[in-house]
Amino acid sequence: MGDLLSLKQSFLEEVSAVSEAAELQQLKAKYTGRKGLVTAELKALSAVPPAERPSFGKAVNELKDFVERTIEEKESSFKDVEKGRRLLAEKIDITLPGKPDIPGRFHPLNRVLEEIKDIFVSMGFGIEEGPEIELDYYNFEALNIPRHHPARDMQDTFYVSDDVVLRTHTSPVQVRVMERKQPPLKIIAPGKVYRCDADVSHTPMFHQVEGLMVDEGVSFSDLKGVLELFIHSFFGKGTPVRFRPSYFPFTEPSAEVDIGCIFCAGKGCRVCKTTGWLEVMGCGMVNPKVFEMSGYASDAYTGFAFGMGVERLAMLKYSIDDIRLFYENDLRFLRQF
Ligand code: 2NM
Repeated sequence: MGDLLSLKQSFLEEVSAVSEAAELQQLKAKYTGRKGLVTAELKALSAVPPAERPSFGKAVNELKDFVERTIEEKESSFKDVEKGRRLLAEKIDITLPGKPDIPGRFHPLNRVLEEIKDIFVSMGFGIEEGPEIELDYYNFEALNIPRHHPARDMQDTFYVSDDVVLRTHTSPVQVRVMERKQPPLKIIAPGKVYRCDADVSHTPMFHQVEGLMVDEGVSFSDLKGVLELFIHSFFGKGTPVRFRPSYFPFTEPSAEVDIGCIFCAGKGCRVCKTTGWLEVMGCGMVNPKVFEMSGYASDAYTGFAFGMGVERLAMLKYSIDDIRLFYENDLRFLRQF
């Protein structure tokens, strides 16, 4: 019995000196493991005189329970300390100001492009797209612009190879649609186009929206009605509009569309070069040769077509004097829209 008392004493001394979980495991093995000190006492029970066995056995078992309970308690207090340390390390200061979530926004060109598309969709036009790398045939030949035609010099073309170009307008989209579908047709073709040109009002890539309407009996009056409605939706109801004779190989007759200068109200200024008018798009009645080449019966159908530059319209609408601002991605510029 004296042995058990001193065993308990030495256990208490050792356990109070333990400072980490690993040592606790060693201590557990030392006292109650298979070759442990308390276990040895249990094994020695048979050597105890029979009269003392029950009380000695009880005392050994109590010591074993005590050792195990004490170690468990100490273990769980280590775990609590560790948890407290972790919570402290993970603590966040909820009084710090939050990081603001700055919402994104549409690029001004995409806003204008969407607005243009919405206006034509509301008039019943469908939207068509096509390749930006285009065959010379669709970009020029099928539009009545043969090789060595002076109109090719008007549009400084990026050539990919002898018969492949970066499209210089979106008209080839419309030629492709005419090959696929018979009239009636009422479509717009928005998208990127490429011309080898660069200054305050030209970038090598820019955006166009072209339109095409074909049916029996489509007239120049229909063309004027559609484009006037578009201009009044886009620039405002009272905007003056005029059609000025012009030339395109793919339309006959052709016209430029001008609006009364929105900067000087038509009085004449630097922007309109004192004319009081600003050119906003080109248009005309589709040349019968273009119909013939895409397989339309030119004696049965007439149609009008038009084309506009999205950058130019956006510059006029928002008084932007340098086209390159659209592509510099300066947030001070972009956040104004
Ligand atoms: C313009 C001006 C005039 C045009 C013509 C065609 C097609 F494919 F029908 F022949 N698409 N777009 C056209 C006509 C484009 O842009 C200034």
